[in-house]
Amino acid sequence: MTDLSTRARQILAELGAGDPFAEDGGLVATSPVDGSELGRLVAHTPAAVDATIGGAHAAFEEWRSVPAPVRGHLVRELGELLREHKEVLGELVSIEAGKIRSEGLGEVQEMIDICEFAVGLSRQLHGLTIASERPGHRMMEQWHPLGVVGVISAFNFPVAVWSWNAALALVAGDAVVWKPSEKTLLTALACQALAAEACRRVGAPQALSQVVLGDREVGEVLVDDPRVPLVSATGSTRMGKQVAPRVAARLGRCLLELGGNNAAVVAPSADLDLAVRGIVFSAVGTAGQRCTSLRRVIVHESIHDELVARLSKAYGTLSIGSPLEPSTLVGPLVDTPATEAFLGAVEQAQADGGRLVTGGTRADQMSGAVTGGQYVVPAIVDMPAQTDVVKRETFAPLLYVLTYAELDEAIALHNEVAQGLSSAIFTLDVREAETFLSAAGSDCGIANVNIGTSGAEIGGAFGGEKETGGGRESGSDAWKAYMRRTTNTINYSTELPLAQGVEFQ
Ligand code: UN1
Repeated sequence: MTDLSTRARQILAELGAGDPFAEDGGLVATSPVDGSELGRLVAHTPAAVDATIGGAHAAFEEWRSVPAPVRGHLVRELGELLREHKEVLGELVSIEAGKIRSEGLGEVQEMIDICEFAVGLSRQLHGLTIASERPGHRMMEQWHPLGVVGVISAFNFPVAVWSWNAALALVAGDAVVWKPSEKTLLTALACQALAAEACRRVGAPQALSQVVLGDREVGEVLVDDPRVPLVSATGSTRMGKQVAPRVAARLGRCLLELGGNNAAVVAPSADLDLAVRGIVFSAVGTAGQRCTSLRRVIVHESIHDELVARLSKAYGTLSIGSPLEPSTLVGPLVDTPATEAFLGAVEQAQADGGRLVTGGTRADQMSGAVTGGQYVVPAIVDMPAQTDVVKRETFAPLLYVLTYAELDEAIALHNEVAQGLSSAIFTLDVREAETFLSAAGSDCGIANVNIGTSGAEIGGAFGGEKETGGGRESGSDAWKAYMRRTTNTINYSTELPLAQGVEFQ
């Protein structure tokens, strides 16, 4: 057993997940740090998933009648447990997803933040009171719990995405059945152990929060089951295009958070110090494996050379290596196909006339790579045009640079891709900033000024348009997706007037 495997087991035990491993299990938990096996687990059978959904549905029927502020106690408890165990859960995220320590901890902080948000929300799930056109009548709306929420999550935010969904769903009065990525099974079991403990502490039904492990087949049971009124799926656009029609076929609801191809416009007035820092964090942080990662820079031609030179210099100082080393900024890619996609895209971009400015290769041991892990040198490619490869999302630290002369042209290039998640403009010119944020500006769900595309706070609604899927998670009024609205008309008069002046007697 490797040190990482031993450490992962210790953490699971500490978080109350016991020893979930089975020698002959068909699912293999692996660490991107060195490609080593952490342990084997048994997948759920479709019948077991079906039974899990049944249990969750029964728990929902109980939970929906618990007052929302009391439901908040459960999420408050979950937040407390996360706060208590932030350090080790963050470490497990680093071991299993390959994030640097600071980002592993940041991800757990994001969970704590959404729990706090959801606890406050548990007293604010309000509907409107609406003026009725009829005398002696009142109209109002109520938000009621929806049912079992199926959560499908990706490897890159193995714990936070679940928490965005679970924290809101639980205060909304729903139950959650979670199918995590096959690449991040252990972090899911750790979260599940904490959720189960939170349920125990407040006396909530244990089946409110559950995890099912397995491949696509397991996900499909969730997707097809009419007892799951909402499927919240985070991952590739390809996955979303498979999930959405199946859920639609049974007239269920989907909340999709899919691929991004996020860009930053850098205008002539930009504070370049700020722009360089914002760009480097967004493009290279999490080794380019965030759905919000910056993939395209659209820079004004007058400052192109200076920006590229400064970015190239900053890239030259990046420390690549084990995400568990405190000095590392760039950890590994998740697996071999990710490296192949990175190298393939770098090659294609050059074949399209791009000039490789820096990086674009596997990292060798000299640069800190750990044997067995997929470490690459973050790349910048100067592109003559927005070719097909630029329009694709490559989940790796690969940044394309394009130039523009007029802002209209920059916005057109910006919006020309199929995805619509996050965007940014670096400018000190208020006209440019407001144009970018306007209806005729960025077509993304997230549009920022003078900060990068990644690293959103939980207080805002998170998600995007077009092939990003249209869903919104996390803050603002995203909670509404987890509830059903009823419109109520109450007659407190002795008459029965009909709306629209209809006479019927
Ligand atoms: C994701 O990559 O799926 O805005 C989510 C961010 C994070 C969430 C990313 N708060 O980068």
